[in-house]
Amino acid sequence: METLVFQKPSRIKKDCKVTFCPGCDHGVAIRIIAELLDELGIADKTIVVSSIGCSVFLNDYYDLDIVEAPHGRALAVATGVKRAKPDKFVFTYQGDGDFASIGLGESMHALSRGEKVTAICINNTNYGMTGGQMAPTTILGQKTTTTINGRDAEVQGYPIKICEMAAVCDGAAFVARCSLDSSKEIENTKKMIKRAFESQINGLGASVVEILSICPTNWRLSPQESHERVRRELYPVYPLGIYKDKANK
Ligand SMILES: Cc1ncc(C[n+]2csc(CCOP(=O)(O)OP(=O)(O)O)c2C)c(N)n1
Repeated sequence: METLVFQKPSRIKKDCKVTFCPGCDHGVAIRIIAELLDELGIADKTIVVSSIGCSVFLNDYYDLDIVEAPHGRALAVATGVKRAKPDKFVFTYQGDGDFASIGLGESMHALSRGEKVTAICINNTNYGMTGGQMAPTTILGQKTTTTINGRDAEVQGYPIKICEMAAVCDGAAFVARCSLDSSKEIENTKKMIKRAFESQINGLGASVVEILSICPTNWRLSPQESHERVRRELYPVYPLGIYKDKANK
């Protein structure tokens, strides 16, 4: 008799080669999101808005309705989709550069308007797809291809803190930061995304989950070293936790 030891979430149907860099956290993120869509029974009414950056690969893996937004416009496109189809479940899947650099205006306005959409922001502290340039989230001292001596506050300014910034928007109902650096944190990230999704389902407003993620290729570290760096260097700058939760005031 055969024993079932592993089953793919039903919505990651496409049997294709994964093209993320080896060790990248994106694979884990898209896996737990797919599991949640199944568990909450909302996959059939979901429309995903992916953006430009590594999130662009999403439609290679998900058998879902996906709209690809221009770089930085994920939350603007998600606004249009949700307003045109209010019965749909709409979330974005975007990078930190997309959310907080070119898309900063779109993000803040969508959150302030209280659009009933969820933003999943994968924060790898650089522009991953284009070769590891400095992003607004690059921490002080971090070496990137455009800050070869490390980010210097005098020259490049200070990092932007996505959750702290999102939480001040009155229309934001749920805002949390989490990480994928251990199985415990992966479990917690899944819980945070679930709460963000429920916030949308309950019509409370916009929700944001920032996920601290690794970029082994551009950080020039192994996946294990990268996760250690998340704990050692990113946690102090970007503390994990729930920054806003209108459901449990
Ligand atoms: C309007 C526009 N500007 C710039 C680019 C070039 N570009 C593509 S991806 C990217 C950065 C992506 O960084 P991020 O959003 O953090 O996502 P990651 O690749 O790290 O996942 C840039 C600048 C573009 N495609 N379109």
